[in-house]
Amino acid sequence: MESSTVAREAIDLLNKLGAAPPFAAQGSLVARSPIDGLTVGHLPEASADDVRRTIEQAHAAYLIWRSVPAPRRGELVRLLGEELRRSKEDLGRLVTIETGKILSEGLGEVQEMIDICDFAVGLSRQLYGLTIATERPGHRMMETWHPAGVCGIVTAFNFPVAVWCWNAALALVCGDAVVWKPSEKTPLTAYAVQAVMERALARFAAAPLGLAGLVQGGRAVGEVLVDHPKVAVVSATGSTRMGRDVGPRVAARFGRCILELGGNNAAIVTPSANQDLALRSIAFSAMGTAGQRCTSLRRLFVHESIADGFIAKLRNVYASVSIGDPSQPSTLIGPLIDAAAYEAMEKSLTEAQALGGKVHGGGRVDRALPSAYYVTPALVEMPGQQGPVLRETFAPILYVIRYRDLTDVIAMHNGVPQGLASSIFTTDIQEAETFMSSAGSDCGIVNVNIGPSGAEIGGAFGGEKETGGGRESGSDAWKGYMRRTTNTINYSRDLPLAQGVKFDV
Ligand code: UN1
Repeated sequence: MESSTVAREAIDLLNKLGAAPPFAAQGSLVARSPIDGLTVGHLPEASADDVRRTIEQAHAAYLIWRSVPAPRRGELVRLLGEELRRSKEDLGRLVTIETGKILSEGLGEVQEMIDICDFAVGLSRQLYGLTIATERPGHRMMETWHPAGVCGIVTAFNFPVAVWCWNAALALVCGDAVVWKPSEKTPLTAYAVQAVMERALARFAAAPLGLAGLVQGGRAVGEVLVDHPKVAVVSATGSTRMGRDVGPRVAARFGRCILELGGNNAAIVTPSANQDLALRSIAFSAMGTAGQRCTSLRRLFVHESIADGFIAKLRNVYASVSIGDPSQPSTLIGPLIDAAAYEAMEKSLTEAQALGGKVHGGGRVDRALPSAYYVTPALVEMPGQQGPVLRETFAPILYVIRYRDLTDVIAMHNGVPQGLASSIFTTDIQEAETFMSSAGSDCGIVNVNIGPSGAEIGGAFGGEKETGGGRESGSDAWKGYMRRTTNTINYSRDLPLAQGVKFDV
């Protein structure tokens, strides 16, 4: 094991968090930090048998857990929230080390876990069904929500802990067991979260064994989880390419999927916008997390009447951000996750240039760390929406396009395959309402005067088209983790049939 300063801090934090990853020199899973690009340690991957065993155990746990009253299940999630509050600082730092996001965002991610735990505890007393008017006398009709089974959770590197918690906190109060396959790029935070979860489980009298399983590894591990008939719900976050593989596989066995895939999020800056506010929102959404959120701002449409001045101001904001070690409080932009992310960024910028794009920024910042990829965020003035503008490049590239007419720009806004998050900056109520209307943005998240990223947990999170259609987190996303039964009860002595059908024997 190499022992860079960063690696030593990671090991220290893991110890403090009570997590003991099974480091092994021969392990094929490499834990590293994008801060210095160096290896923290090697870890073994779960075998297909390990995954199957974990699923079987989770299923056995579900058979017990489903009959535990929901408010009591909420108590487990309350304890998880309590343990997370205790671990926030250490876990937040570890998120920063493993993903390269700035410390404030690392801590924010743990706060997002705590928030969803609080939400789920309340939810545990509110898994409401409807009472429905029936057409038959002496009858009553209602719906009841029951646990669905084992929920497989597949998460991405960029939100290595919060997205697990969005799913796990809801699934657990809903009476499901969970099995988690984290990104192979972030195994350490997964071990840390598992240790926190184990502490909550240990404090909860009589939690069934195997209720919250963890399987680490790459694609092969994910495939066993996705294909297993005892995994009732697969909630997968990642690229559209991953979703194209997962969706049909789960559908083939009639399982249920919650897909949260790529975004290509845009904002429109109209003539009436508060420009200072827009600039700050755009800076956070486009450059924050080094452009590696699924909600990151990637396309910006600026009205032609204000474009010259606004773009000049935006370039100044871009020139002012500090890029570097994400654990330093003054840093706003940390490194990209790895070399592949950097290459994808370069490729998109080269393509944009070939299509007439004017590229400002981009390229590596020299930090004398050959395996760490710090880049200057890029602003690209594009003549139109084409080539790389149509796809999600997980890097800080913001394509800027001028527009004249609101109807046209909404069409262009919607003219990409993805549909996650969107915003309009305007003080004109007609523009704002039009953008939020059925003829407006076709995304799952539609904002006014805030950027597309940084959603809070209370709303349903997810998007349309190639974003996958799933909803996680707040509102009624919990329904995705349960099965619905419709109950009709006859309390009369007669047997009237629906639709007036007669069948007298
Ligand atoms: C993700 O990037 O997968 O809205 C999740 C946001 C965060 C979650 C992002 N609350 O940007």
